[in-house]
Amino acid sequence: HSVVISGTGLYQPPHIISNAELVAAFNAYADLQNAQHADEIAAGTRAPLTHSSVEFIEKASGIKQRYVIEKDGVLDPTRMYPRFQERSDDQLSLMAEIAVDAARKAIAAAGKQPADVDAIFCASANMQRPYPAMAVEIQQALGASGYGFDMNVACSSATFAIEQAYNAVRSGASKCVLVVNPEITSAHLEWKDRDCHFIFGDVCTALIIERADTATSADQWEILGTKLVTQFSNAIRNNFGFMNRAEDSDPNARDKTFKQEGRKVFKEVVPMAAAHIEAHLGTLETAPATVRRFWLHQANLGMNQLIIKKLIGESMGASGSDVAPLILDTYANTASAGSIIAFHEHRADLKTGDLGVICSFGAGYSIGSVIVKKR
Ligand code: CO8
Repeated sequence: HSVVISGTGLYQPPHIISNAELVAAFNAYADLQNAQHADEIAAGTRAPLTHSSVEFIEKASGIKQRYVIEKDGVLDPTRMYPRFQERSDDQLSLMAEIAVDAARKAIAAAGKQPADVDAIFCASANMQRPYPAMAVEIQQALGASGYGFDMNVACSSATFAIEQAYNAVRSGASKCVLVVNPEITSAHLEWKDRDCHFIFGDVCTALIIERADTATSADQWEILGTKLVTQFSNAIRNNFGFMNRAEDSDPNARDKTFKQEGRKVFKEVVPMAAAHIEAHLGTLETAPATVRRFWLHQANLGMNQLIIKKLIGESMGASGSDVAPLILDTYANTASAGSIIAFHEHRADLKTGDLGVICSFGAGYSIGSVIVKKR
């Protein structure tokens, strides 16, 4: 069967944190810590925390603000992480709630009913709990049929799920798949570390992937192919997990939230991603220059500039370009959802026959590309 993406949806959290607010909170936290540990700092046994800066953040990353589900806890210098109300087992969980919001929008955009969905892949860099699977809770809340499961490939979760959906529909096993990417990055970002406190934001994206012969939406994107690759790296890592208790490790240790060697990631992933896209296009006997739009993973402005330079020789400005739009400035890095937000917001102007590439890259390392053609 021919397979299409026939609708997308976006949940946008209610709160914005500007770089200025973020830096003010971090600097207040650093001052508090330094005052609290003044004796050790004076004795030379502890290094003082240094301030963050808006200029550094914008120059190093291209990020100007981020959306978050809860803001006060993140900006409280005595806390520095979001404050969520624990919910009882019979309430819809927070992650399912934002997933259902984005999913309903994607289903409506595709002109479908929730009952038409016969498989749900909830793909995200972190799940709220191990079980029951988020996807099964989402399935019930929507009133969808079939089955659902969760999958995690960090920043490449969405593209990897698109390949699973593409194959499920192509084989005839499923008719209409919901891929949904609830990214509550604020809960696993280390807001107390100036090296990374600016990087992430919360969001949820959703896509409907179905057989072309059942699609009725006016906006259809035929999937021409998908290509996934992984290569192990410790450069981006989070050691939080169910073994922590048994290992008697400190739940607040630095390695139990997101950490990375940003420079190393930048240097290693850029050539991998560019070569991956070029090779994937090559399997369809297509060159990067014929691609009308690249919806790239949104982690860092400089990374996307270099990838586009390598692919088509274009020097892309700080606000992205027509061929590779940027959403990083307003949403920050939203893990797996970034390239899908770009696809959601920047495709209306393409014409029948135009080619596009959705591409993610991140922890793992993992890279996933999806080549689509406007129908
Ligand atoms: N303010 C001021 N100065 C700072 C700050 C700050 N906030 N932070 C660092 N500095 C200083 C450093 O200490 C350093 O000082 P010195 O030169 O004296 O040592 C100097 O600024 C330069 O620091 P860096 O070398 O770290 O700066 P870079 O130019 O490399 O920029 C970036 C840092 C922005 C992190 C950059 O390296 C980058 O974006 N790299 C790519 C990273 C990337 O894309 N990672 C992908 C991760 S996402 C992913 O895969 C998903 C994971 C799962 C989701 C997790 C959700 C929480």
